[in-house]
Amino acid sequence: MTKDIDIKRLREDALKSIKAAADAASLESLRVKFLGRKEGELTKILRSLKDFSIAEKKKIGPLANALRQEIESALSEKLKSLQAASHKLQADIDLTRPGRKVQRGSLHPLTSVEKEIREIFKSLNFSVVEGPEAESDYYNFDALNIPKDHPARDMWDTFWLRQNDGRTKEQKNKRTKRQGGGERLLLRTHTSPVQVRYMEQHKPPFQIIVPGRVFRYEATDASHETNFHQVEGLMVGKDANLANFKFVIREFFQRLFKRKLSIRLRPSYFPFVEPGLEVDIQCVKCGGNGCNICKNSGWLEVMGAGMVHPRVFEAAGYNPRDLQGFAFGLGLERIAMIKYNIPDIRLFYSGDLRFIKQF
Ligand code: FA5
Repeated sequence: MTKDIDIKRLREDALKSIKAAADAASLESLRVKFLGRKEGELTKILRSLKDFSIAEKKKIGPLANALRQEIESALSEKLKSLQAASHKLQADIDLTRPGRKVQRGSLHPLTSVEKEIREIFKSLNFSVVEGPEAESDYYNFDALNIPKDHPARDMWDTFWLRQNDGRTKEQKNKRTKRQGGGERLLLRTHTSPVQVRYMEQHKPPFQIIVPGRVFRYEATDASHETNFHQVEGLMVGKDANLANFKFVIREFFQRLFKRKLSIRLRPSYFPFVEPGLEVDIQCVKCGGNGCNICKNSGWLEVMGAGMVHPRVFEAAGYNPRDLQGFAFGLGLERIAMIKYNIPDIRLFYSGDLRFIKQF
């Protein structure tokens, strides 16, 4: 009776395991497990038959032998079906078919130009600093000598942020002694606010650049976006002067465009510098003879700049009698457009792969 049950269990176990086997090696170990000459589970039962009574031998013997055959044929059937499946798999793989091309990505042109600009300025001993994109009214305007209600604010129209921090309107607009201009948040219109942020925390002499994203509320066209990038520069010391500025900026453009270039400074107005300048470089395409890129003028307008205004030093807690310095701000998209001859700024943000894949 017990042996009956053993054989029944063994049969279920063996057939189930054979069915589940995934390859020829597992089938072989199942064969050893059940039919192995020394330790095979069925072999052991067969070997113990000699100790049974004649009646038991007559009953169990044929059952065990039949199971042996059943396991053997299940093993060979399973082996055949595994081999057939593997042949089919091999037939399905066409080794002569050309492989699928792996698409390789590349850096966005703005990223690579920004990287290049960082490297050039680092090699000129400038540090790279960053500042917040959501900026306070104070740093974006007041600290840069652009007081509330002054017409100079119209030069930069911006996006104001609504703050839900539980404070009342009066609390939010409360003027602190230092800040003079409230704490409303906006999307910064230029990277210049980082000038005062940095000066508050550091002692001169120093020279920094500040790459970053800026925003303006204005209509878009081929050369204007609402979201673009600038690189600010600031050098402050006892006698940092315009001659230093000219050298640094010419060196920078020559390294960026990999050629000798003249630069031209024209008087301009920004409230946070005095004197203020507009910087032009000799056209990198025609060398100054006149072409479509420079609109036949021979010059390309590339940045605003000037000597830091004494009021900006005062806002940062410096004594303007002890120090001087220059600052500049260039538009990254404009530089990339000149470098790669890109006709429309909107292409940078179009997400069009035909454009991106050219770089
Ligand atoms: C400024 O933003 C000043 N902060 C620059 C500066 C810094 C002057 C330090 C003096 C000292 P401006 O508004 O001109 O200046 O912008 C600087 C550059 O940003 C421009 O020359 C232009 O290349 C780029 N720019 C301005 N508006 C846009 C726009 N809507 N889309 C793309 N680029 C823009």
